[in-house]
Amino acid sequence: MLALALFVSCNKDAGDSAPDSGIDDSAADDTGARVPALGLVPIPEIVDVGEGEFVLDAGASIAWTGGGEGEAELLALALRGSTGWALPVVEGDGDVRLVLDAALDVPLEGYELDVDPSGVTITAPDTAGLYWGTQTLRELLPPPTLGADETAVAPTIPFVHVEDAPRFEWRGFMIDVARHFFPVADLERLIDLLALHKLNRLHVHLTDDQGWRIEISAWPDLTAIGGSTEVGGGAGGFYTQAEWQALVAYGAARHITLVPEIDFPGHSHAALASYGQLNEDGVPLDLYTGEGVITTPLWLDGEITYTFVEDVWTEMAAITPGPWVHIGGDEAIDATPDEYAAFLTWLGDVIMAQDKTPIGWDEIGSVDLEPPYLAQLWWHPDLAADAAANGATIISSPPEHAYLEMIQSADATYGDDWAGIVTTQDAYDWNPVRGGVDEIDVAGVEAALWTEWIDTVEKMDFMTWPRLCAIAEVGWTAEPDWTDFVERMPLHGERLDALGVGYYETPEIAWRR
Ligand code: TNX
Repeated sequence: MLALALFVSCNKDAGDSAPDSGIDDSAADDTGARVPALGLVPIPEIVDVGEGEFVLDAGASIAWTGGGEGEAELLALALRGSTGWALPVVEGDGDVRLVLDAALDVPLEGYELDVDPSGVTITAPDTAGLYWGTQTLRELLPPPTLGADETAVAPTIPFVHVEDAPRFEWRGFMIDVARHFFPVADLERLIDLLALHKLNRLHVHLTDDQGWRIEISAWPDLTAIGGSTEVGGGAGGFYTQAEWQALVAYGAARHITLVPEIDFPGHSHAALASYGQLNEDGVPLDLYTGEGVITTPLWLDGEITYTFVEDVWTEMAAITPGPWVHIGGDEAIDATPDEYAAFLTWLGDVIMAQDKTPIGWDEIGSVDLEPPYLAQLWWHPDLAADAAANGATIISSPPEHAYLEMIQSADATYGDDWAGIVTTQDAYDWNPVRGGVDEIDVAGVEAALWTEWIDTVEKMDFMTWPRLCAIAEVGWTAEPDWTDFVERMPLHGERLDALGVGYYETPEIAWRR
């Protein structure tokens, strides 16, 4: 217990928090200088650092009680490669203990984590909380232990007491696989990285003018033709339904819900290139492989269009266990407001009949859809506010903060700049509650990576990190503090290094490389 005698705290109200943590709060007056040194990203609500550390050894086990076996298995899996140890998962007691305790009074997805001479205890009322607790634990270990390769660095864990819970329930990332296709393995790697940052939604933009990326059995040419290329004329690709379902399961095990987007009624060129009958003149369009944004509309006067869209969403709903689907709705510039409203209202009913909750880009705020639904704020905050007034919940994705295809410096060699240069500080210093919408109406935040310019994992990494670290913290942390974040990021960069992430070495951060 001696080890617990001296703790320093990072939380601003340390004096009146953590009443039963057994921690000597008299030390809370300390500056908490050792908390930034832990480099936790996103920063937990309360971190009290003790004197001393627990060291895992070759005989260590990972235990679960009351639930959390899957979360324990994933933690063991994450550490077996770097330690070379068996790390058996056991029910009951062990060196690392995951305790599911429905009575623990923390918000959804919250957890408590304690490291003391007896080992590590993570307690949470739900398995998501246990899982996020294991991610904090991974960050408390030395960075090389996050990698896949065996390391000689001892797996030490500082004595610490953590209490944590997210600010927002929606902490998302959107990847556009339509402009450039990324195979399943790339998305699994992405999911692992999102999980480390406690992001819990992966929105996959599956269709656009340049490509159709999901198998629809009733309309096989969508992938045979529409999936056969991409921006620049490359080979493209698509996910079979079985691959998609496996990816959904991979995400679900990591507490990340996949949200499929089929973007109608604009951005529909790939579908109209796949089937002549979806066009008024019966002739399929030529495939489009340009980099520029076009917004080819569906043929809204054609009866077959409605059969087609309903077929697509019937199959999609059947392979999407999560509650949400993204229906697009952006940049339908050829439709009149009445045509747009009629289509969206009809589509909303189709989605509701499948027991799913629709999400649309903020343009859907121009239509009085029947709640529940979500509107994703990007370019029309006024329309997002209209949607909120109509009962929608808002996902905040302002391009000047959250569009990661935007360049990060004036000398960037690729990327877009229509929303300006987006630095890591720009990705950090913003409030998702904006545009006249109340906090209660905001589900959370989502960063987006549109991929017109991004055709490799290297470019994906470079554009995504560390700006997504910043946005993850905006979504998780109630009181983000840029100066504090900058202090924590150099150590976090070592974690990204260990994971093989080729992030942009922004001069805003004093990387240790
Ligand atoms: C706007 S954001 C788009 C995308 C482009 C992106 C490029 C949105 C709903 N539409 O179609 O890929 O800009 O920056």
